[in-house]
Amino acid sequence: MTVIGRRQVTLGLGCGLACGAGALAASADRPPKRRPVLRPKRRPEHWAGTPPETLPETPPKIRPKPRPDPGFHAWIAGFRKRALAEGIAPATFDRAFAGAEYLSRVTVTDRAQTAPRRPLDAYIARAASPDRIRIGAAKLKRHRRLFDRLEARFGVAREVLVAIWGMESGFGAMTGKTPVISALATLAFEARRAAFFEAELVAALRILEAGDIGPGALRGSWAGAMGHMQFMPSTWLAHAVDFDGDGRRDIWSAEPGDALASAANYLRASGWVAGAPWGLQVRLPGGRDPLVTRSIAEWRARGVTPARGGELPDHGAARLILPDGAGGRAFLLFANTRALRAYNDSIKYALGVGHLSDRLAGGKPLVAAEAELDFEARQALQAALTRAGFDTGGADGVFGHRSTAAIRDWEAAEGLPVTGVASRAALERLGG
Ligand SMILES: [Ca+2]
Repeated sequence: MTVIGRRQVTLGLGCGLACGAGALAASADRPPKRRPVLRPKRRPEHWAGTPPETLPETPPKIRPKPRPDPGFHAWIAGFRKRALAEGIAPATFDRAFAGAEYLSRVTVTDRAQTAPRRPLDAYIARAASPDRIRIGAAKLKRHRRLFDRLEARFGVAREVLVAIWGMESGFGAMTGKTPVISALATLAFEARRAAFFEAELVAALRILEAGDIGPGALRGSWAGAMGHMQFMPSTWLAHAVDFDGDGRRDIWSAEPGDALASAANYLRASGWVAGAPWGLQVRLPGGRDPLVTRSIAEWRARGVTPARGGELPDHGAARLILPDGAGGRAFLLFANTRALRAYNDSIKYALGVGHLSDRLAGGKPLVAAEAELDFEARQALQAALTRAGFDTGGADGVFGHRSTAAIRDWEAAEGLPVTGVASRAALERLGG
């Protein structure tokens, strides 16, 4: 799902009659800074990491069953006044809201976002799953000439665009069929993040006023993200591009050209540096100094090397992170990771997209940190836990919620400190 900065939200709400796509687009040309984001913090788990062919079109077990809410239509009447004050034409508003309804499944999905986070290891394994790498490679081949033109115009590597495409919508297989006006109105009415969703709703009305798409076709995911690259309406206003020249910025089309170009345009506006990587996995001599930014010369002087050997490439100052904690894997992040985080402000997402793009470019899997179990050892641990009566739901080598819960339960039963960590010690104690 695409994100937008608070600054853009403010513009979208505050600039009144004179405001439009041009004014929003101009804001994107300012120097890129850290972009605070107001998007829903995480996407539904079933999107971000599952191979697209296994994905349902709508969130599982949630049927689109509108539930009349007595307050909803009163809220629409109040919002109509605010939208018209923002410069939305009455006819646009009334046409957009003609079939609008309260979508209870949207609020169910929104509330489900408080589910526990998936560990980085499992997240990356799913982000760069073999299926996703295979399908991504096929997309690169199929759209080769389109990507030639996109790279020439925007300077964003094709593998990065394809990685985001895979993460966001399963390469267009899962763009979402929820009516965007109803979804955003429901979320604005629900009031958990009312200001954010109301601003997006106004932006969606501006899209309809721009005439690139009609209200019936304005569809997206449950939280209003639309098309192959899951743009929020305000992002569309700021960055959407008519790349195929048919006069419409059509990110909803089955043809992905406009959507991919719009994402490339967004990344470029977010400070993407052509020809530079997002970052790389590194090996630390001492495993210290996390969360600092230094020049590559300084990192080299401290003995930091690429995890797979060689010398650190120099793409400017780089920030060191240890997302798994001390003793876990280490990464140096270049400026382009900041652009990825403008898209979705999650370090896991940036690492997932970055690593998937590396794999699509022929790169190797991540190297396990010394303290970690490798793939076969994780499978052995899962098998051992299951034999001991702590069901991990299979032995796929991926430690998601279920396997982590199995470790915790086993640790508790053994009277050990409860960590949920897939450790060598756990494997040895279980006799795996
Ligand atoms: Ca077009």
